[in-house]
Amino acid sequence: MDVAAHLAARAAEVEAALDRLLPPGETSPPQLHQAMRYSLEAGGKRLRPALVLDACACAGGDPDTALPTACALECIHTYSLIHDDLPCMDDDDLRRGRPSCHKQFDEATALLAGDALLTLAFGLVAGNLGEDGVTAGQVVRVTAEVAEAAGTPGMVGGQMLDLLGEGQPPTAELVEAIHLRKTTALLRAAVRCGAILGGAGDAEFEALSAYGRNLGLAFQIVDDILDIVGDEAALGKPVGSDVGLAKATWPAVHGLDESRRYAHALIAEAQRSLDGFGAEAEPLRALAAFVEERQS
Ligand code: GRG
Repeated sequence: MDVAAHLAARAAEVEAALDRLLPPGETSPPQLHQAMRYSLEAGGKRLRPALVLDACACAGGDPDTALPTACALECIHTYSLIHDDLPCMDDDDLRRGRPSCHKQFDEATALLAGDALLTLAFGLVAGNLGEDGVTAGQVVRVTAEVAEAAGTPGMVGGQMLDLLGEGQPPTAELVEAIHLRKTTALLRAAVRCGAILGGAGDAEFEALSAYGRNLGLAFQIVDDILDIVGDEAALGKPVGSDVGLAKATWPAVHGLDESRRYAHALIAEAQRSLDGFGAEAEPLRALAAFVEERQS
């Protein structure tokens, strides 16, 4: 399967849906809505929404019915990038190849655009009830998944650990805890939400969940590796920022070679979780391979 073409097709679906679901840029106050759209429309791989849609299809559902939730995951991811770039966090001027939100607008607008995207995301998840065949029970389960992954047990808690760990000698336990919460939680939730909306049975749900966990952890380890050996133009953001901030990263604890080996082992494990599925899991298999090989 041509994974680049597949991701591009998923991105086009998601971007069209986001354009429909977001308030128009001229809605009062325009600066806020333009900042939300500026960061969302800056591109990105759209990996989280693709995982929602592909996990839904893998579980036997119609991916179109999961589009609002797919958009919600992208809104949460984009909010985390906007806030992460603020001077009080990682202080990055460049994101997705463009000035970061607070550079293009200002800090207060960036803070509020992030808040608004997070809040909108839960509205989109609730709005998923309007889609063909989606039940209130599924929407409640998806809401709980998203809240846990984005909140203190997941991304926000992981970000706090990450900030507290800056400048400290990193340990294997700390770096794993940060990665599982800061990045893995949302990627795993994307897969689990798609599985729920696709009507996965218990065994399918567990298999997809394991896939999401291993893919998510590998994703962050590869991100750490790219921060050392990646190409700034391809990444659309500066490299070397983790080292500059003395961050707890996988290579800082385990070295580059071991990090590459472990990312490969995690992807192999993620692929094994899909063994019980047939052709319907092809996009997820291709996405797992992509996560290991990506250069951006
Ligand atoms: C501020 C609440 C809060 C959380 C921040 C996820 C996160 C926590 C910060 C993002 C910064 C960062 C570099 C995280 C590491 C991995 C990661 C999520 C990279 C960006 O994701 P991609 O590569 O980005 O999927 P695109 O632009 O392709 O969507």
